[in-house]
Amino acid sequence: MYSAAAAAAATASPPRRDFISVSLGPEEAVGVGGYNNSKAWRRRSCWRKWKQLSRLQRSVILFLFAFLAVCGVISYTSMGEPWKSLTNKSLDDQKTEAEIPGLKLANPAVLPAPQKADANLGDYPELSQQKPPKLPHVRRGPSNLQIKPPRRDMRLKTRHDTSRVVEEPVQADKEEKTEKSVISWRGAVIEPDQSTEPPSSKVKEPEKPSSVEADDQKEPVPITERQVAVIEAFRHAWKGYKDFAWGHDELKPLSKSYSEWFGLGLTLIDALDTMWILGLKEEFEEARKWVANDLVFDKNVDVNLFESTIRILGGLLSTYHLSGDSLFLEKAKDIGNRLMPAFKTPSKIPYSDVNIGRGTAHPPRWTSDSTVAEVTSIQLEFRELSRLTGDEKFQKAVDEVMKHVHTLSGKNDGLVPMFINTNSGQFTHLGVYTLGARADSYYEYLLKQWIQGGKKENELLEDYMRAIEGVKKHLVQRSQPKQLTFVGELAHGHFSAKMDHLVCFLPGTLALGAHNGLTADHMKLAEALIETCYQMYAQVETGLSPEIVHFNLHAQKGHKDVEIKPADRHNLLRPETVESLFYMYRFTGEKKYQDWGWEIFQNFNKYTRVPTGGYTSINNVQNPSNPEPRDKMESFFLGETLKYMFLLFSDDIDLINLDKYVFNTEAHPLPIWGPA
Ligand code: DMJ
Repeated sequence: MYSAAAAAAATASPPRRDFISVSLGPEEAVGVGGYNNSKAWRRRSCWRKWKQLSRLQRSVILFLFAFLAVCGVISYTSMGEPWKSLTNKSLDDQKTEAEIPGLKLANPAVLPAPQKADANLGDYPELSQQKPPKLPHVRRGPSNLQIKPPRRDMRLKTRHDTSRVVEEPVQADKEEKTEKSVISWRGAVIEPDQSTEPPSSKVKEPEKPSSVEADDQKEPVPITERQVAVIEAFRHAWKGYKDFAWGHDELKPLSKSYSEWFGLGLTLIDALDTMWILGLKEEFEEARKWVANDLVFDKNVDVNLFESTIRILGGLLSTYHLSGDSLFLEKAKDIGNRLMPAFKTPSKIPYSDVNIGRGTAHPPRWTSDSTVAEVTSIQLEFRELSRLTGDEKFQKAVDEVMKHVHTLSGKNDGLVPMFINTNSGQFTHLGVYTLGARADSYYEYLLKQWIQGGKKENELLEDYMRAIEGVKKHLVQRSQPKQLTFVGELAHGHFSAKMDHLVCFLPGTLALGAHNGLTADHMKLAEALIETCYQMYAQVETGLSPEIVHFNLHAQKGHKDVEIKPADRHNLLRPETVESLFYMYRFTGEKKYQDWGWEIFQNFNKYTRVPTGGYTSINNVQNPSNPEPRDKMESFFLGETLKYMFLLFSDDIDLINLDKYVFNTEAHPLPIWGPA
């Protein structure tokens, strides 16, 4: 049977076919005679029909199929989600109703209820606490040279992320925080880290080293040229120590010999974690062998509690964390136990000296006083030792000191005197206040213990905040002619414009506090003070700072801001300014801090480097043609100064990440306590 259209098509001229016809042959008509419904027959018949169509007809049909297929896919994806959520929702509703019969949720909660800020911070209504960001763990060290590359993009991203978090809090949080918080220098607000255990309950289970827990998948990247220069300087210093002072406390690079203080290989132990961080595998392995075979604490020798805690105990603990090598923990336990007799005093304020072989302790010969900075700057190390060993006694002893000092009278707006009596437990020599020698690290450790313990020990924070207010009120002044902000001293009501180089730890500590959410004006003060510390180098003939400076309070023609007395013009290769430059660079990214550090580094090389190996302290920073070498390389030059230089010249925030580690006062990084 032919359709009319087919007939018309047959008679019409063949090339033009702008219509569709369907032609059915008699044998193809359904239900007519010889009906064959087999699959093969149907396939053949369809194929024949398809072949009979014109090319245009086939194209149109194919196009229609394709169009329908695309529409199908699009509508499936756009309908899928609503369908899914509808399905889930109805399932959830069913579940709720099934589990809690009779309960029908009219308005399910969308936001969690706002949390109250910590009530104990009531004295500081401007403070609430901040939960530190969760950061990836890093594993590094000489074995695989996990020195990270400059990662400016990453650092900037981190900063950006932090500020964004602050700028866009959920509404509920926003309302709550207006009451209790101040905006920090970056706009951060402090919140409690709920996951961190309080120190008292931390000392239950022995802990693993942080490096063992670490898992870092990030690409290792090359170090900077300035870092390479620091490695070269370290190797040069190490060569001198190895050649002339191996296993002894300090190198005397000019006389090519050594000096002994405790007879415990002080420089070697102080330098262990620096070698790890700098990636000096060979040197590290050699030093490790010495620790394993030759470091013996069972010696009839008097050591200073503070110095051996920050250099030896701190150095061993930090090396244990970085390397994961239990040798260092064993040695740390040994020295920690041997130092404990120092706490057996009537007041529990420790004596300054301990005989680590005999287990006896005593104050200095001329007094029963201890130095305030010394008894309050051993806490990070002993607390960590408790956490690692599960033995509470270390932490208990040092926490008691802090609690006692917290309650003492004799402070001046949070500023402490320099001495404390081991019998009475009272401050002595009242009325003199300094951020320099004998008091300095008291302030540093208030903040750092608070950070170490997860920002929960409010007494520490209170004392720190009060003290910084005291510094601002009594000790901060400006010099002439350059208006440099400096921290002087107060003696019985009289201000002295004297500032120790030691005080230059303060800008770094203030910046660390601001990074952890404290107020913006701490960061402002840090910025002003680090400029001053830099000027203490830049205004001097050798470009190196003296031990002490006096600032001019009144402009005098031809006088600089900084005056130096003949007795104070030595330089001991101290780290404090470089330490603060490191913090400032980490937290601001301002290149000038690296450049200032580079100047200082070059001047150390110019005036203190001894050609046969090692670096030396000098007697006269004002005489470039003869700086008068003193023939001594302090252990902190390797433990601190070069380590902070190396970190300062790095753009990698994960090279000892400051949200994971806190440096002790001898630059040994210890982990910030994580969740239990
Ligand atoms: C180091 O032993 C420590 O940094 C301590 O806190 C102060 N003195 C020296 C460095 O100057």
